[in-house]
Amino acid sequence: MPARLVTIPFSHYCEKARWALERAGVDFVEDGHLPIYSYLALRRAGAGRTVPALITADGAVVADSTDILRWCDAHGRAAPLAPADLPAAAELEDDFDLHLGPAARRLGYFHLLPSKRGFAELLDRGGVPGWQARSGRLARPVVVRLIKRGLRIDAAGAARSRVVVDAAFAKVGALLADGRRYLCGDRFTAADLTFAALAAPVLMPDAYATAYMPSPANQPPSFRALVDELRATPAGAFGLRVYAEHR
Ligand SMILES: N[C@@H](CCC(=O)N[C@@H](CS)C(=O)NCC(=O)O)C(=O)O
Repeated sequence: MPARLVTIPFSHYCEKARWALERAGVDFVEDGHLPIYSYLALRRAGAGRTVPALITADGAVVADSTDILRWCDAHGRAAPLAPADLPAAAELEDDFDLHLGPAARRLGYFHLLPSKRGFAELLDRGGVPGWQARSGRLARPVVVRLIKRGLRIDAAGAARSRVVVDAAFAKVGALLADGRRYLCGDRFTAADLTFAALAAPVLMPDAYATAYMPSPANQPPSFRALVDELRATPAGAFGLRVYAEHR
């Protein structure tokens, strides 16, 4: 039996785990849910409150994206993402998980949630049970309100998150300034994968955007301007290159 990855398909932490599992050649199926509905699937699986959660072929529950990457290192077929001789890879991963991830998510939601058509597109992308997509469409105002309240999505929060995203991008830019190919040197590690995946909601790399995000027509100009500005930074260009070459 293949492993099962419980997700919110468009969640960037889920993208991080999915990327690592695919890269490691792990046989798995994705069990996607909309936000809030995901709690039921997580509870049934005996996981925590957040996605992603991996249920391995032998029934073990790995309930955090970083732990899923470590599991891939231990069980997969690819070079390790967090090699023992490069502790900086895991340190940077933790930093991005803690700061960049929530900030990029808040910025993405802040700009994209108001679009009714964009919301409908998210649901139409599939990957979640049909009944969830149908009821999500009907209950849109409630779902949007719950997401906004749960994640404190408002203009002040978005402004604070922009500062956090800029700080993460500056840190990545500073690391790359000596000409190194990857954040920890010449090897692709968890730091690179995590930065690219968690920045995806504000960088919109093709592989992520076309599969999970509303189309550009349903992205407000303010959001396009943000994406263009971030893409033009050294860190933004790096995130897009990592996607193009490794995803
Ligand atoms: N530290 C966790 C964070 C994952 C996370 O924040 N997941 C969000 C989706 S992007 C979630 O499940 N949110 C639901 C909730 O917090 O109630 C990880 O790396 O797996």
